[in-house]
Amino acid sequence: MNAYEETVLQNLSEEIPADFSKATPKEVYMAVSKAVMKQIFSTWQTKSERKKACYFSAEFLLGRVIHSNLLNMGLLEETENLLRQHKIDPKVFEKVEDDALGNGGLGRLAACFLDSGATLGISLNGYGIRYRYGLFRQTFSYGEQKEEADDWLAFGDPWSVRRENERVRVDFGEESVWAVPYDMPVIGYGGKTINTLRLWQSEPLHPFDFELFNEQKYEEAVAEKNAAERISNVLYPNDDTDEGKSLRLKQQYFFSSASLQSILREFKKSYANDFKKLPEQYAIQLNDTHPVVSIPELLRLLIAGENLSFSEAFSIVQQVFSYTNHTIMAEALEKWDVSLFCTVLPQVYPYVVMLQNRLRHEIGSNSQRNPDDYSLIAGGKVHMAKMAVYATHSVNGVAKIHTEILKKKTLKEWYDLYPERFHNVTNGVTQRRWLALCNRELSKFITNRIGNSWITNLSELEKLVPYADDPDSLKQLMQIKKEKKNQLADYVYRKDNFGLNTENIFDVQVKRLHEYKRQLLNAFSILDLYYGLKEGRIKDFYPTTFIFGGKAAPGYDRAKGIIKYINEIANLINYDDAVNRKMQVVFVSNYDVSYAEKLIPAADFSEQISTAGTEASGTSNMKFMMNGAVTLGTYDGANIEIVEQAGEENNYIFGARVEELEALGENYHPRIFYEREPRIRRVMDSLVNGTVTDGGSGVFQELYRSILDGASWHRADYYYLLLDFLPYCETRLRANQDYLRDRTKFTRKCLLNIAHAGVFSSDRTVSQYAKEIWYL
Ligand code: 26Q
Repeated sequence: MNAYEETVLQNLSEEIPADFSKATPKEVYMAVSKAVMKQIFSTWQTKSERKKACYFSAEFLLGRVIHSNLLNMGLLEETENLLRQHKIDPKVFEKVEDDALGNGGLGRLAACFLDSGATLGISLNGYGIRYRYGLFRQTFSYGEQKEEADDWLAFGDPWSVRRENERVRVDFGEESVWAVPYDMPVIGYGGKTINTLRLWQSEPLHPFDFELFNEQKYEEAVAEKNAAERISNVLYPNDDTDEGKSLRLKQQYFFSSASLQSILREFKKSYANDFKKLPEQYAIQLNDTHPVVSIPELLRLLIAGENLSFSEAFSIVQQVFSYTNHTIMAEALEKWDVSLFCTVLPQVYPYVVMLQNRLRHEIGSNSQRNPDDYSLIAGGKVHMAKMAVYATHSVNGVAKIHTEILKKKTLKEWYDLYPERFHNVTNGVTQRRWLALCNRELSKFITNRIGNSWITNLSELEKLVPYADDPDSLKQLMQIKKEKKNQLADYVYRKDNFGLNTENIFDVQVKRLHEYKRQLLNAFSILDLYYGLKEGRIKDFYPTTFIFGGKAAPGYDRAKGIIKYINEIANLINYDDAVNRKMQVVFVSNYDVSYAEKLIPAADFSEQISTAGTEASGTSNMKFMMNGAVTLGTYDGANIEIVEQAGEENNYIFGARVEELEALGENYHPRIFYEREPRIRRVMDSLVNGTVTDGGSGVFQELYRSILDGASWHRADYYYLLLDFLPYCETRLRANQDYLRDRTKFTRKCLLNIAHAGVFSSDRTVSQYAKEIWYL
């Protein structure tokens, strides 16, 4: 037995002296995690001398880290064997809460990047907020979403180290708090590089006021504590916008300022006050606009704190920062009311004004530009995206089409001014979590054929291409998919008490609920299929299980209405004995990283059906591809690059392209589609004619109206559901027929998708950032 195993057993015996098989999941989890922490201790201490990249993000959606840490340390199988020897089920960790300090794609991307950075041996460290409560837990009551607090600390936090002596003070208008760092190791594959994710927790300067307490003012005695703790208390569950809330701005400033102060403190240890060297030592990536307040804050720290001139400080800021945009929709770009900004951050606002003045000056001396097009402060608001473009050296989009839209539309004026700043860096995902860990069966299949170097070099998957014509390989691939369906079915039965028919095709759409992602289009098409099967219009059909998962922001009524609608449709279909051997529909509850790890490997069809031009990239599309699902999707986000790689003939792409939608302009009249096409009318009418019920809330009526009449803030059918409806139904049916008629031929498509997934590794993405943006 080696030292690691001894430590695990030693830790266990401290928790439970006698019979290890009686240990609770939490006890086993603690014992193993602490043993790994001990194992990595000395490697983690060694500080890199090279230039460091810092990833500033309001969200890090890590999911469960125990498996990935064990895998990357090369301890996964060893640990599982050890547990088995002591009659402990190696699956115990599945009972341990996973953390959810993120909403969706943007937060999960940050987590994939950290894994890749450490694996590549780059010094890439994350900086964010240690929310006390992460994204809410979702349950359904009569088909409606209910939210509960996510108490991710219930199982303890063995992976974090509180660094009390590295705390920093953060000042707001009239209040000040401590920012206390909790550091988590980020273990690269092979365990050679261990980076850090530093999450800040807010705490009061004075936890308790005894004088007030003695005066029996109990509330006031803890008022400061409560106010301070509010700042890092909860992750905002919106993943687009909301009216500028002062607490949200406080959160953003809190972690931005704390991270910058800690970076400067570290820098000064080696370079004293030689701040010109800062850009040689640090690159800071701003993950969307959420940390963009870092820009005026670094100016302030350098000018007011270190006596640099504005122009010296500006030059440093511009070299240090770069900005990633994750959203196209202009209305989703963060803006703060000047009055709110000044109230919350009075000491920072003057630096925004200085930036604005510098910009004015620059534009003023350029006769070809209209100063009105370039204003960081306009209409009484501070525009964070504009500030980010102006004061950084790099702006990037997250897929080719997205970057093009940024250049041509969203940030057009800025692209005209600074074309050299714009880059595209298409997203990627880590194959360690999204293949090696979540699909061990497929991993083995791959390794048996091409060796295991794909784990750190995903382009190796190309070598699978010849197996597309090997019947035996295709047969095995089918068996693996079946096995993953069985595993998923067990899981869904345990979590949601619903029985999946694993003989069926699994057609999966999992992602945050959004009108632009068009879960409602999927539901409409399922209902149309149902009528088609019931009435005999559709004859040849391979039985299909339609799976949905995803959370709606608690204040987003339409998104919640769509969940309710899907659940109602599911009831209608699942209880109809005339069709329920041909189709079933389920909306799984509380979709999160762990659920994704079960769902994605079991999918045959990956639903990626956003309106063209709306989904910046998508990343689950890449995870599905890697796991051998074919994409049923639109010409949007990274779908375009997926079919570029794997071939359009191996996927199912449909619907209007961005250019077509643009050309259509004001001439789109969804009512005409509604009136002319009975199938469209029928699914639309299901919202209002009693086919299904919203329980009296009126939300179905609202959805119906929003499509046919629009609303004060948008025109009718803003996301073109009715335009794409028939092409979608047709394509979906064609895909089904392909599966039905020739399984081998279909599986060949799956294999070719896997074989061409190489570029969608976040290893490629992070290497590109390192080279083209961070100059590491
Ligand atoms: C903004 C203001 C106020 C409150 C919340 C927010 C907020 C929070 C989260 C705005 C946006 C987000 C998250 C956005 C997000 O996840 N975007 C996704 O990013 C992925 C990674 O690049 C892309 O693949 C997806 O296409 C994109 O939707």
